[in-house]
Amino acid sequence: MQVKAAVFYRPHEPLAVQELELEGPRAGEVLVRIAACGVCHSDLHFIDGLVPIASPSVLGHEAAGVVEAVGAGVASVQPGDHVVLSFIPSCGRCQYCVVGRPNLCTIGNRAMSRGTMLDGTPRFAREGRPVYQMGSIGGFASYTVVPEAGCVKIREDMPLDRAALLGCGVMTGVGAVINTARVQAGSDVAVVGCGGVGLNVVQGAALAGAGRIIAIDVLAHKLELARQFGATHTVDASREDPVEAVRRISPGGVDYAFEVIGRPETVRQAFDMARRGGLTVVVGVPPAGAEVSLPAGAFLTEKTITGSAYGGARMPVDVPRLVELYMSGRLKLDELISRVYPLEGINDAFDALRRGEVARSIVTPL
Ligand code: PAD
Ligand code: ZN
Repeated sequence: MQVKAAVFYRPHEPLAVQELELEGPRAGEVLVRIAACGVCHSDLHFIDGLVPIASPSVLGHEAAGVVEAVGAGVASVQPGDHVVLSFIPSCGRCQYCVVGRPNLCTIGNRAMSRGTMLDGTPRFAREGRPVYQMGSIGGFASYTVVPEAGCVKIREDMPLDRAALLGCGVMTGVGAVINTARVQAGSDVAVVGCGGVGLNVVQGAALAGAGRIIAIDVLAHKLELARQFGATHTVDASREDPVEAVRRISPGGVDYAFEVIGRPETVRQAFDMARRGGLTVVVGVPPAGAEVSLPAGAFLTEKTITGSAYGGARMPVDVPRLVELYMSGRLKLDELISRVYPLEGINDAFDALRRGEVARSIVTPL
């Protein structure tokens, strides 16, 4: 079928909104009509040339929609079902899946980084040439085909535009707190970078019952939003040294520090904010080849640093939980959606994200 999609060709160029050919779902695959797709900074890294991606690619990996058709053997969803899409379609059988770390799935991560289905090929094409799918999704399109393992069915009264945010930013942010760090009630948390993902780290910390939740950003309006999402303290890093400020608010440093920007210098700041024995969690995606330097003496104080990929997502478990939290009024999603763009507005949406104007924008392709 013919679909409309936003295609990345090369860095520092606007995405091209074009008609593409979409092949129907093969065995184990699902055709989805995209209701909404969030605009995440991970997509912007490709456009800004900081992280490489297969070209051409349909970007967009934070999406929800409605199942239109299923390929042979698909059992977990059927036409009409509402689904949130996962950008790491986990196989359920590799060593990572078996030990309960499906976000590290060998096959899913390979498909994600290639921008293909599990068989190594994408379903979009233009003039007979393959067009890849960011995160095995390619959500900036009116329709896409995804692996069955990349679909999580949700209840139908959950608004799909809100549900889209669960596909990356919310899962990543809340998951970094609950799955990766396992933040304990009453403990102190610092969050460096309060954009679409960082605000969800803040609200994850609030959900976990953290004590002090210190939000750090360089934009006053992000800090205001962070307060709405549960921050108890804010630090404007454009006005004062954020490490000193955090150590003043939480003497000795915080129990957990999250970096949610993707820069070596802010990773270092987060590490320096953590107390003796504290945990630093790097959520931000740094530029390809970047290195971080840490004070080696700090290891004697048993400080730990780890990454968090997709918030340690176990999508079939976590997505329905997040849906229930939203439906019962305990997870903020409405407040995350700053702007809604048509597919034709996609480049404006990325410009707004680059300028720090939005918490999250969503694109509604149809
Ligand atoms: P965003 O642009 O919405 O938020 C970044 C925030 O950082 C903005 O509010 C900025 O103002 C703020 N900021 C910039 N510089 C500084 C600074 N020096 N000190 C304090 N604050 C600053 O991006 P996002 O929330 O969509 O994504 C954040 C990162 O998370 C980005 O690197 C993205 O690629 C990564 C990400 N990781 C995963 C994962 O699985 N680990 C998933 C999704 C996104
Ligand atoms: Zn993302």
